[in-house]
Amino acid sequence: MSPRLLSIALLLPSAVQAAKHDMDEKFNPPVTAKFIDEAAAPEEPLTLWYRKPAKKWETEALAIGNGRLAGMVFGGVNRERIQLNEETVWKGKYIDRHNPKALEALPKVQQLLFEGKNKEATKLAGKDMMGIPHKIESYETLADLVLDFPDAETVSGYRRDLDITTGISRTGYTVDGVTYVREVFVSAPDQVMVIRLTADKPGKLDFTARFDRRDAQFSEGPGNRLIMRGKLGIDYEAQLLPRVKGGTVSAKNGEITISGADEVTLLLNGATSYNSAEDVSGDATARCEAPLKAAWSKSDKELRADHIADHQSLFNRVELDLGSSDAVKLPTDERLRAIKKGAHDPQFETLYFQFGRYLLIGSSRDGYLPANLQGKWCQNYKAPWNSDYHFNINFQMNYWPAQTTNLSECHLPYFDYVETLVPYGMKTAKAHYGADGWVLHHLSDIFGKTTPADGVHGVWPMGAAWATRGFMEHYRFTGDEEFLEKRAYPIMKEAAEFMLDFLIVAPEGTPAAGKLVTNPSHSPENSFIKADGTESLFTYASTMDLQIIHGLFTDLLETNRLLGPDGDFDSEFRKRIEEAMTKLAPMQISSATGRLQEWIEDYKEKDPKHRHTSHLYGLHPGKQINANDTPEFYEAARKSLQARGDGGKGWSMAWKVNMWARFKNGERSYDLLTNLLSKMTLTNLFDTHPPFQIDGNFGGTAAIAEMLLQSHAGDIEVLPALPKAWPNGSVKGLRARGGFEVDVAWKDGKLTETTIRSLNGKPLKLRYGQTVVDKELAKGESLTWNGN
Ligand code: FUC
Repeated sequence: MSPRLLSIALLLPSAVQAAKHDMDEKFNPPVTAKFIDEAAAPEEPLTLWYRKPAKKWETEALAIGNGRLAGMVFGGVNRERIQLNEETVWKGKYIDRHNPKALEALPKVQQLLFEGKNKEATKLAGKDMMGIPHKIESYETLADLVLDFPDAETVSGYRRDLDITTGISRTGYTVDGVTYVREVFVSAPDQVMVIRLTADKPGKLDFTARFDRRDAQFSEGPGNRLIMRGKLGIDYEAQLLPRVKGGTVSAKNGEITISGADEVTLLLNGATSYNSAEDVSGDATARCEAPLKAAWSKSDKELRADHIADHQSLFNRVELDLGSSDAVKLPTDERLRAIKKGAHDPQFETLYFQFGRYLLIGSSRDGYLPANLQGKWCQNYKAPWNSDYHFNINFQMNYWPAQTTNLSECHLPYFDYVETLVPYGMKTAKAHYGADGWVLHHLSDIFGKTTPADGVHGVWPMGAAWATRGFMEHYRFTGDEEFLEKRAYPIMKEAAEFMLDFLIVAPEGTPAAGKLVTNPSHSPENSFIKADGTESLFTYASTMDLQIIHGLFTDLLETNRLLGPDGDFDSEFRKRIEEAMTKLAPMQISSATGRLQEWIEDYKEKDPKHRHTSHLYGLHPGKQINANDTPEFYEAARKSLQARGDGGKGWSMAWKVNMWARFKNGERSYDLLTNLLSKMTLTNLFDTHPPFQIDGNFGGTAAIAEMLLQSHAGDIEVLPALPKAWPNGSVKGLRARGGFEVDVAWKDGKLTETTIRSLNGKPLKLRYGQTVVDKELAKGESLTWNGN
């Protein structure tokens, strides 16, 4: 053993300690030159790259993932840290959290709110309507993989990168005349992480490898593999299997030692015993081992090629060109610093757009769980907001780019997961509201939580109604009628059943007297000031509730027509929806400000710049508010958006870009996008709330698509919100509702050519500015048009 390795072995406890923190200088000696000579380097517009190893997980480490297994690569020289995640490593278990007092409290809370006794209502709801316990546990890290190399005094030619076209992260540098390269990827077809280490001279690879995690047991197994096991409620396991060419390998005391090797491949997997919300009896060991065994029988070359082919089958569907930048040859962190100082770097904007698609491919794959608040990337034992699923914007925003940017398959985990919540949501509907159907409040986990959480803002029974909207969108983009009938309609219907029971007629003397309203209600997560100067979060009939319900009912009626064109499909239910629609309280415009009212009365916002723009749901993601059908509300919504300002958290800026795009305001959209990039984007391109939260990435990617193509308003509009900053460009492969794939090219700010391919033969109405063409396209047929 080399002296360096010996000292690591002797000092293991403190080394373990150090690995718990972000990497420091000790493990990352200063570097003196670049790995690749930039002048000679080919342009890699879709690569993130850096001249220094990452120190901080949140801002610098690079994300890789296959939708289930994920890694954050630091690229250290003396010590490499790859922080690992497996999507089911989640503390907690199924708990029946129903509050026996909730049902009795409901009419009292409703009465108090109708009487304007908001304080009393809030107090009672907080006391008797919350889930018991109301807090959930956290999604958490699987472990760190720590590789320790001999101390290098001087390092030259350092570079680490992430090529998002291949999903491979690479670290390279030269020490004592030997150039080392490490490649890391997580394969979806083979369900393993592959770490390949090479040196350009034989016998030069010396290192140790171990897992680091609290409360786990470490051991060794066949083939010099490392095994890590532990329990959290679920059993979790990770295994690392070395494949070594030349030199020696041994495994002892929870550590693999490799000496004098020519090439090393480490195959890694993690798994748990999680089967479903109430069943955690799976065999974590078998799940961990099977993919490793299968991967072992493939060569490195095959593993790599199969991974790239799989990744590119999704990634390559969309090509975007927003113009070129001189800065494209610079490291990503330098480019971002320049953008913060006002540099215009359209290729960075393209990179950001494609990075959002990359993250969705890496965190949401068919057969697995959907992307949570951090996708699947989480280094904590107790994550911010538990890295959970939030339904009052965040979860849904994660999936905004799924259809438009041609990643329909990545949308599937959304539906599988939401469907698992339905039986729990039905129990909650009965227990807390005495209602049929299913309800979901503002957050959930992987253990079937559907009751109110966190605080009184958790008493927000709108999550199911909003979440089911994604089902309808999936149908709109794909035209999958079986999905519409078997999955979308039933789940929307059950969400509507809840609403039909929950909606209540507002009594005489209230502004919405005689109308159907939600109660209790709030506008996530904003408070208001009443005429008497008191503050409240709680009210009845927040505008967002009315829009969500209007959207759900409209989607159901549309589906009902599609499934039964003769009016004979589920007609009793349809009549109930139609009747409720006529009685639903309407949106209102403030006579004082001309804005869309956020609440049932024209209250002042406590925080006029509040990050949520909930009352504009009907504008985006909904479509109730649009220039054609509801021009007055459209103008009022514009004033509301204007008043909210250009600030906010990462996700709220991303939402605003989408909203300004719906106003076809390319300049304002672009300003907000610039804010998102320059203020809320970290050097590894993660969005920050702060801290890191992935919804802003997804919302930002969706927004760029929304600026270039819209299809919510009954036609397909190309270049609806093109900013001056992108005078020339093109996009290929975006998707539009109705089932179309769209390419667009433009020059000097004007459309030059668009090609629309029909995927399922639906009639096409295509718009550019004021010019519209109507065309019947057969399935597979395409139309090319120059906008005249
Ligand atoms: C919502 C937002 C917060 C945060 C949290 C995860 O509640 O209001 O800003 O994004 O979700």
